[in-house]
Amino acid sequence: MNEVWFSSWRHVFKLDPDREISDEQLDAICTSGTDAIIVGGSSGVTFENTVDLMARIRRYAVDCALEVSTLEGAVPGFDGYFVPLVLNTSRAEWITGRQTEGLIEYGSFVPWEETAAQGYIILNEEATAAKVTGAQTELTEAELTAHVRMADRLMRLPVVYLEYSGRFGDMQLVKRARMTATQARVFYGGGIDNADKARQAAEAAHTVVVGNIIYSDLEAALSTVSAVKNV
Ligand code: 1GP
Repeated sequence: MNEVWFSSWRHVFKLDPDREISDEQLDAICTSGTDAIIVGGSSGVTFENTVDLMARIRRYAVDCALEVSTLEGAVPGFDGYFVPLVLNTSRAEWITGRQTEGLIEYGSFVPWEETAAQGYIILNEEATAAKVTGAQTELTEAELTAHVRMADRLMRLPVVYLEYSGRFGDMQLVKRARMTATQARVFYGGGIDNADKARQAAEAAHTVVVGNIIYSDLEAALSTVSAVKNV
């Protein structure tokens, strides 16, 4: 696997700029022992709320990356940048369309060494990202494998992101994706709301992303860090 700035990440918290988090809660997240914080969301992301959250996370030593999903939300100053390309949609604007528009505008300012494309495969039809992008979420194992090979071998993307946001996914499929990938890191995110699910996800994927539960049950969110690290 390529050595890149996120190669060692096993556990990541994802924070949504459009959601409230208190200083105490943010302190607990940033000092939890997680490997990194990814800032990103599927709706309501603006320059202002992204800068604001970045500045608050910046008080801590933890790595902090931005998932750039809108032009408005592209903010300088993060340690790293992810650019999602949705692989299981037929709508070209979500595969390379918007990303190209972003490059027309900001292409000369991109810190390429710290920027990585993510091949997103969205697998929960209820997720906002699936609805927004028109993702075809019902995939057989053969179809998933083809998407992973497309990302990993043909496109040489450094990350394959299996996104179940809001629902815990099929760990057999996730494991299959990880076994298929040869150079990409397989990220898994979706529905992790306790230590046991975090452990299962860590057994299946290279990197485990924990999001929503931060906002509803902080203690449960924090318990996922050691669960992943102990696998
Ligand atoms: C969302 O994959 C992340 O983009 C995490 O999902 O919010 O369901 O934990 P949850």
